[in-house]
Amino acid sequence: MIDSLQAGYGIQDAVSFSTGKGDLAKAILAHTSGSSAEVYLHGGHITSWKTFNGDELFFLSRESWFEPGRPIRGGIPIVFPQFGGGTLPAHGIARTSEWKLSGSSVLDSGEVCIELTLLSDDMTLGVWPHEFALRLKVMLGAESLTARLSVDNSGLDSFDFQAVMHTYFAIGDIGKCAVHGLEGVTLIDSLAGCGKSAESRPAIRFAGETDRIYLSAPDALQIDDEANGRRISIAKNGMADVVVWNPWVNKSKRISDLGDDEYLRMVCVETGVIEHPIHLTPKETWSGETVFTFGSI
Ligand code: TA6
Repeated sequence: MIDSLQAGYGIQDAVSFSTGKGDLAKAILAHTSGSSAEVYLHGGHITSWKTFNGDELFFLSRESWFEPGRPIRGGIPIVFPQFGGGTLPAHGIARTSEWKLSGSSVLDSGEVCIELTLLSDDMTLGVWPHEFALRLKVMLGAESLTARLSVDNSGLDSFDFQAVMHTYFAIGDIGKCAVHGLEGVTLIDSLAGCGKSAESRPAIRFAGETDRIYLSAPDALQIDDEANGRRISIAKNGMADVVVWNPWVNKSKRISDLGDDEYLRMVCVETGVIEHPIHLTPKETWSGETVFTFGSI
């Protein structure tokens, strides 16, 4: 499989393939600046994004599963067609499905690009009875990583879906981390279970379990990893909502694929469509993207 991926989509000094954890196939993206990224075909899952000096920007749990049918804990899990619990498996079927490579290139900008596709099949139709094509385009620049998600309705009936990039960021210390850009935004506190409220803080800091859905949030956000003196800027487009999550002590102990102490070095700032699911009629396409850029505080 690796040989055929390399033959079909390998690009010298830019895109290569190898067997990763759990003997799962992964793509390795290398930018001329020295930045890099890794993407598993399992789940269409971006698991690593490193700066030109090798600093890892995405969190990946040391306890993560790397096996068919189970989601990887960290990087960017693709949540589709359902966010959270409901009639489908939690966070949907995309993150536990086997995606295929569908393209690779080096753009005129110098960004290294691959595309992965997940097509509905008997397995997905047995869980969610709609025909779709889900595509993830990953573009790696010197200081940026762009993830663009699109959904084609390839069937004969309309359907509604939610889609979220459930991004886990690596940080030095959750006690020295701030998320900027959500002041005044209407939110649902998943822990409080009581309607909507407004974010009163210019900067969100963490002193306990945090699980909040921000509705129709601004497209520009910022994560300050103060312990490392690093800033991650987030620019979303076509993705109205944001989720901020840290499991803290007790929930971490209940998550078997997360180390008990790992909450100290991670924060999820997720981008997607949650409150107003997208309605696609046959042959319609939706797309949304998030651009991540790293820099210093
Ligand atoms: O996005 C926040 C959240 O919905 C939390 O409630 C928590 O469940 C987290 O996702 C992780 O979910 P997972 O199914 O990956 O364990």
